[in-house]
Amino acid sequence: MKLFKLIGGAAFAVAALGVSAQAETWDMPTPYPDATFHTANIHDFAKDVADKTGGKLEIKVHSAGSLFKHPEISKAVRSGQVPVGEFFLSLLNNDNPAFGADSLPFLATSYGDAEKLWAAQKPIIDKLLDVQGLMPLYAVPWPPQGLYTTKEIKTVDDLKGVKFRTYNATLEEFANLAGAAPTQVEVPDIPQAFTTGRVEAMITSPSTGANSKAWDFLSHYTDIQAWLPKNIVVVNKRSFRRLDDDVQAAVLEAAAAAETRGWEMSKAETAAKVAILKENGITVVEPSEELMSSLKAIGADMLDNWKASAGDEGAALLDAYNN
Ligand code: PCA
Repeated sequence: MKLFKLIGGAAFAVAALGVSAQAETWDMPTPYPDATFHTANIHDFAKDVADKTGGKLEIKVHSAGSLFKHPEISKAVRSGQVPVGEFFLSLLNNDNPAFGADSLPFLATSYGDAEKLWAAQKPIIDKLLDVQGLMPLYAVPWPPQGLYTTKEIKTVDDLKGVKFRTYNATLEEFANLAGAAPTQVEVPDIPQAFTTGRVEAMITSPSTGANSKAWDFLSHYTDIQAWLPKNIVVVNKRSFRRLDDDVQAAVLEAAAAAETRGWEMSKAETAAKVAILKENGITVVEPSEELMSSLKAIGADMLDNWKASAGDEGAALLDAYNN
């Protein structure tokens, strides 16, 4: 009896070994909490990859900056510390302004325009990432960005000196040009930054506002629909090439499905999350024409600055977008 058990156990161990020798697990750092639709979409993507590959590739999602802090994620994938990761595309603006095109105020403010902008941006971004040893899998926009404050904002002057939470260099420039005082804060740190008084206003999506329970520390949401910035999921090219051909194909298929699904999720988020803001007592305001025209004037100046720094690639991107 004892012997039988032993043999049975050994056989089981060998079988388990056989499976684990083939299967691979990829750690995937992401910057935003699990309740974020982008993160939900990534969990679906990971499940899809596991299903399509019959468990040959498992993707283990580490959300909310728990494995790498947001500014480190692109570097971690580049260096091969992790094979795959998600980050806010425009954070790479320092490497090349083409990465930041989707954060230019009032350049692309609807889903249709955001799609056109992504089509114009993608070939340039593919090349730039390729040089860094990276390959994009898919990108998904956040809903249109709106203005959260503790009082009604009638004109841009109402933003003077306001301590302003930002998430990238472009938004920092926008806040500065509006006369506000910018401070960079990652999403998981938003509630604390507001409750401790480090910041008192922000521009972000209805999603991030609702998920951060903006009503605990803010009162007004002005629906300026200023831009639709994207998150991107990238793989390290060497890690990708090491996968069997059928696994590579499955990852690409799952990525294409995640991109389609993510854009749909994003569209559905907009109205749903504005409703949650209202239900919780946030006053949702249509912006005055005066406010919009001053903000758009700032956007126009920023586009000029961007063109000057983005060179031929920037010009090609805008040409492709405008035609
Ligand atoms: N949420 C993220 C990026 C854009 C958005 O809507 C943030 O606030 O950092």
